[in-house]
Amino acid sequence: MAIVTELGYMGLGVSNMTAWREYASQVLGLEVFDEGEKDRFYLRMDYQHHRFIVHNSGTDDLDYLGWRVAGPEEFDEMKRQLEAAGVEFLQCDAADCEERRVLDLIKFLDPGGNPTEIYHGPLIDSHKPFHPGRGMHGRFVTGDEGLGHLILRQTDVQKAYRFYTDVFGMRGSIEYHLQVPQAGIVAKPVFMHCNGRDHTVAFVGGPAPKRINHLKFEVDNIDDIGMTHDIVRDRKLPVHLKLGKHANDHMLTFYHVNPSGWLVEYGGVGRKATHQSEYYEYDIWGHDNEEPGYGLDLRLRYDWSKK
Ligand code: MBD
Ligand code: FE
Repeated sequence: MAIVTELGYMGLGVSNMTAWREYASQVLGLEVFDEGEKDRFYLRMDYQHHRFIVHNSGTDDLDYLGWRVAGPEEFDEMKRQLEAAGVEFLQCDAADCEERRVLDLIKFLDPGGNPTEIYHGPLIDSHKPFHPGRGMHGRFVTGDEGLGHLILRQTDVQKAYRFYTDVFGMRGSIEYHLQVPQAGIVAKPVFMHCNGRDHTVAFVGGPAPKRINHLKFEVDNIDDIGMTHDIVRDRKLPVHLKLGKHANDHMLTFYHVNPSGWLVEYGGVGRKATHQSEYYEYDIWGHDNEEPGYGLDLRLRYDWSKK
């Protein structure tokens, strides 16, 4: 069975290109560049040509996800796995591959209707060191763990779990039983991994206004987390979840709102995937809700005043 090896790139649709350029470089520290195309620019975080294509599409949402497989054999095997699952895909031509800077490419929709691409052979600009948009103490954690993680909208979480397990070869399970105070229900989010990153995609279920709830950027230095938090606070960007440490990946993170109105989770210095299932009722500490209404109005923190 072929498996996806990493979430390698992402297409983001935005309405305010100027705001995004400034935000990506000055708040997140990403390298912003363009190649003369009027309708897009690129974001870089390591040696790969780009990790994000930012399109002037006006969606203010995720436009597509790019999942990597190891090579040509795995690419063909993945096509057979999609056929066996009854998923129709488009085999892209040379121009489409060139547009994504990959050797081969297919496009289809995942069970939640999210535009999804499988590729092998990304362009690596080994001659061009990553140059952050502003000073950084350390580096983004990518490599064979891909660009980070996201919470992706799904109408049927169980169906999505089966697809990402049976077709993509990912592994995972429910990782939390969480109180949702407003709704009086228990949320049971599912977290999936395909490499050493604790999770690359998670599904929460329930109605959501956008395909993406949040995108996680991982850094390897605690001072980058603190400095980025200072920058976000100085700019008075809305913070949805305050600083805290997750129970599953042990990462110190916080969640703020980007110029498209969805969340970025910034943090790191946690642990790798354990490759065994366990679940939690609370985070280690923190992650209190601050600005409500961005989709994670959950009770993640234990209440120490409780008897
Ligand atoms: C995460 O990265 C996350 O976004 C949530 C809600 C819980 C655990 C880890
Ligand atoms: Fe997250």
